[in-house]
Amino acid sequence: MGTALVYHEDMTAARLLWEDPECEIECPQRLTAALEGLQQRGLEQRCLRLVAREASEAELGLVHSPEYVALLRGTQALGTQELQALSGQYDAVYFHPRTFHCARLAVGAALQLVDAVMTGAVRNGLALVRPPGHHSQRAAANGFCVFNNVAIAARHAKQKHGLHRVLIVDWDVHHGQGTQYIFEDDPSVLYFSWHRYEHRRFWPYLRESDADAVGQGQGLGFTVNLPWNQVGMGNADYMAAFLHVLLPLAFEFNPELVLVSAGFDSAIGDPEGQMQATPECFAHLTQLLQVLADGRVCAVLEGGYHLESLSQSVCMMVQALLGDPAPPLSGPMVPHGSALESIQSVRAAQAPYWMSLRQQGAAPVLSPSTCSPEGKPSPLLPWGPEFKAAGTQTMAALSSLLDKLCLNPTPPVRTAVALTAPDAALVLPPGVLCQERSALPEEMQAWARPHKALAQDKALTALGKVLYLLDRLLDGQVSSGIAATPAPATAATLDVAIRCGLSHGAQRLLCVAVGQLDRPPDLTDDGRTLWLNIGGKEAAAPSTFHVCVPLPGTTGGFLNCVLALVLPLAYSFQPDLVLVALGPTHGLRDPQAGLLTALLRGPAGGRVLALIDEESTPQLVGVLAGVLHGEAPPSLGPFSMASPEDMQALMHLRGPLEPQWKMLQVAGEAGVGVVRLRVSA
Ligand code: Q9C
Ligand code: ZN
Repeated sequence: MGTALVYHEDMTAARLLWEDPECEIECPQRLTAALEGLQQRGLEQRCLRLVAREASEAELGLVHSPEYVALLRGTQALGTQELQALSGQYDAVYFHPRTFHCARLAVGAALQLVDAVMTGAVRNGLALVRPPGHHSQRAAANGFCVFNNVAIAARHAKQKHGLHRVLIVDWDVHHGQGTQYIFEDDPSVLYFSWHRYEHRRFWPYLRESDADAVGQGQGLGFTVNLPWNQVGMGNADYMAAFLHVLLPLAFEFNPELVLVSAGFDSAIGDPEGQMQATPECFAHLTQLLQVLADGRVCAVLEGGYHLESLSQSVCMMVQALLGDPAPPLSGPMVPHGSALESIQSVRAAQAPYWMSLRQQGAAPVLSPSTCSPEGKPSPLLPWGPEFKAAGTQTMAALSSLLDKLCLNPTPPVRTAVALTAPDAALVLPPGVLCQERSALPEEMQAWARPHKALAQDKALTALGKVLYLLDRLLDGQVSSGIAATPAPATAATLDVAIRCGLSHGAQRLLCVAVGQLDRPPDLTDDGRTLWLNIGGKEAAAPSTFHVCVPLPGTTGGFLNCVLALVLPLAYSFQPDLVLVALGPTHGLRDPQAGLLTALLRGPAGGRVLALIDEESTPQLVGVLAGVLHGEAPPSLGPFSMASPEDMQALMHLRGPLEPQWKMLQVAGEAGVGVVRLRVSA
């Protein structure tokens, strides 16, 4: 299942014919820069290329009034002066004789993409279009937008493909007020937008862009606005917004299709957005969305006005759509105070409508000892202050990042599987390598010596494969792997894998152990390993680097655990290798194991080694191989509330960990104060 890229050269035809500093940034080079970037990196060639068609007037009528469509049809015959006069009737809009044609191609491209995904021709895709769409309204052009490409695509998906729930994720830096108006009373379309707001001092200066605009009538709770009240938001802020706001709601909504209003003016370097998120952040955001709706993600270009930043960000998104691992996020993973205030206010505004938000609960009260200096990266983290740069320094940072990404090429083998006795019923996705090689016998013996459990031949053979895989992971030959081991040897194998990983070049290693697996006794809190046990024994002495949580009994509880604990810890720690070990009686259902593993590809650039019991079913092996290869995990099934006990356990854990692992935070300083008052009253 591939990735579609929908485009038509004619969409470069419309351009500004008069002087207008506000509109000149929406130029044809935006499309050519993005396309050239994709070609240069060999990404375009890996996609199914589709030539955009024009939308019919009936299709435009799914959202727009007949009078408005007729007005636009008429612009084809107007002279420059008439075009300029008509443009003046709208806010931040210009018309060109080719605008009607381009805008119909933009809508048509979005519809073709939806059709390709919904018929199963491809898994996902991107429509590279202009003019953009999300400011466009039923009878008005606005903010460079003529027809609302994504809104029409959502209606089309419902009408032509019988869908009942469509999620629209608008990560453009401007508020897609057009899309909001179109769906504000419609519970079948969940609209999420973050946007530069600055307490209403930023365009389009609307009261209804704030967090307390939540939809109307039947649509209450299906409009979700996350206003950024300061510029400079970066990777940590965007990831926190997804983990703590969008994803809990999205899993509860359970969309059948995800449409992305993919504007890249929210990326570093953009003159409109003034934000700091680096291009690889868009690969991570895309990966997070791919665990929804069976991976059916249709992205449609909106804004993005810094040509180099736009092009890099588009490449990152397409790479993620193709299933490649995302490069690790750069910079300190510490959300800004202002971002946390915004996140808290949208969670508060939406809590009446979403179980998942009520359940995650208020921010725990911090004890005085936890008041560490705000925003100071912990000494573990190798980054200096250069990432706080702005202006030309920003661009220097951007190009140095690009260099780093080029030095981190995608490994030749994406997924390797090493089993002790491969099952005939096992079906691996095409391209997954069956690994039969083993570490050298002397090397194995040396590592295995301290462990009785590794004395048997079978356990030793399995260990040899694990060590071989680990080496290939660390030397960049293989991106991710799965290795099976006999149950009695799991803990010992894990211990060896951790020590071997650390001595062979991993700086920080995250180990997520599920089930009854004790932390290896020699592991210390030196900051090089983070041990996270789910569903094992309670830790005698939990610490910053030793976290134990009970296995939640419901889907809601499991999602809370993953979104509000595991991923925030993992992204805060910034490991360069993740070990996922499913111990004996781990208790995860296949879709849960798949989701956990899929999401753990994010924090370490896709370097994941999954250790499983040799008795695991071929179904589980197939699911894990699929997700490590970039496929969507199977659905968790219907959402069910977390139990009060699971909630309690999570709340108690998160409190003491928040000062060290800042991605756990869901509220700003002021919010913590409010809770404190309420508790003491
Ligand atoms: N400096 C899109 O990104 N001008 N439209 C705002 C504030 C209008 C943006 C002026 C920006 C429209 C699709
Ligand atoms: Zn924009």
